[in-house]
Amino acid sequence: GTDASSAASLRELARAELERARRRTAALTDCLDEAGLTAQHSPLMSPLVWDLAHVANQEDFWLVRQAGGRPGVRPDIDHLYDAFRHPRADRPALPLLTPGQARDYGARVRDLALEVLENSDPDDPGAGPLLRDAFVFGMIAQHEQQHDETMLATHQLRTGEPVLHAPAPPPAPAGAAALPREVLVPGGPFTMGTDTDPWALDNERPAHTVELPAFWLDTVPVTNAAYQEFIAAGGYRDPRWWHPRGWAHKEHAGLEAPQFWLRDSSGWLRRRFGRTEPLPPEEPVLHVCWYEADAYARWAGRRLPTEAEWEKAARHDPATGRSRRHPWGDTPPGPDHANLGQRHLQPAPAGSFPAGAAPSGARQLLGDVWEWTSSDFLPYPGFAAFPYREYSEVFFGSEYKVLRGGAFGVAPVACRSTFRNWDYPIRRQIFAGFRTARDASGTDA
Ligand code: AVJ
Ligand code: FE
Repeated sequence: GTDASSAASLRELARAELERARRRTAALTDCLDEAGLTAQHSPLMSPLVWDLAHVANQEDFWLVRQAGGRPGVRPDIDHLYDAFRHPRADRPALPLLTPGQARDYGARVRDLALEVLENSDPDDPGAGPLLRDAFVFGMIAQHEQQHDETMLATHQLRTGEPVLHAPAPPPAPAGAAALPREVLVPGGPFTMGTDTDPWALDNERPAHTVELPAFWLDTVPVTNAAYQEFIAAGGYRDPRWWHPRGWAHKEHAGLEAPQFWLRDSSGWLRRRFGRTEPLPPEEPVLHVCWYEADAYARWAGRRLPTEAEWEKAARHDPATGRSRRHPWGDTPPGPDHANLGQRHLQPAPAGSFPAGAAPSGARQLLGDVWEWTSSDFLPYPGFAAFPYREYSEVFFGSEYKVLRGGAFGVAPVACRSTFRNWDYPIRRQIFAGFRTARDASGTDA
């Protein structure tokens, strides 16, 4: 139910977001030569040329064939780019398209996809749920941006000279150091998930009421300086702080610090997209797994927030009882709200973006670093897979932990306070940090 002008503007938005995603894909792949695109930089990741053709193939399937009812450009290669057919480690051995062929494929698919978009009516109720509100176009723009973030993680894992460049984020604003350590989120019901956000993905639906007791949440994500204290206090040597499976994993993998940290005589350094630099103390910690986040929280006498707590802190407006799209309200993210869209190649200092604060006063809930929550990735009551089971449904269960908020490399089109990400609790190559929480007792609530 949108009016004609908003239907036309959703079509325009879809075109702009598809084009924005493709410019980013090009920027992440045009900077490497053939060898850099076909190499496997880590067994955890695909060769970049696989992602390049995979985004085109998904667009071929969903926009050209499913939405457009057309024959498709290369249905014959669907199997090569089916993530469930071939694990990442096996992909370099496949007869993949070359970088040049993959770029051409993407361009041919895109021309047809934009024709389908121009001929579609996002407002026609008879058009079906894929085309309504230009959903499937928004879904494919988000899909390409998600793979762009995956490609950014591949860039972080690759060794060699830096090829990505971006200005540093602004320094923390005045007063950032004096922010209260934690904010109180009042108890009571709130609306979790959404029925109305046109491009929300299946796992964000449906909207449902969740009742929570009051809790305290860190005002900002845990910083490198705070995390160093945990290391210096022997946190990695004390099993009391660790989940039993986390301790076993830490011992087996030899973890002693976040991924990409190095120590020399002057202290901690970190490698970031090919540069080695002193660890910035006020930056949110990055590249920790769920087990490290969980251990830090226990050492600090606290715990990770549940997914529902995180979403309430990031959406609920106690003044109106409404859930917002973003912590600051319903307006789209701008540069003063959050560090998103790969404008920078690192998180901004803790306490940045006062204009992006939630009603509770918590900052940086969106952008900067993905935030691990304590929760398993599970469906909301009334969940229905749409449009394909392999986006979310096949991952539901206790194997995956939920991350919220989105990092500096997440595009605004794939970021909102309802958005859900998930990964294995041992994964560290993703751009993940965390903040901690504690129950509020009856007296302080
Ligand atoms: C939502 C980030 C876990 O990359 O595995 C991309 C997104 N799904 N193609 C992933 C996704 C299909 C997904 N995550
Ligand atoms: Fe994909």
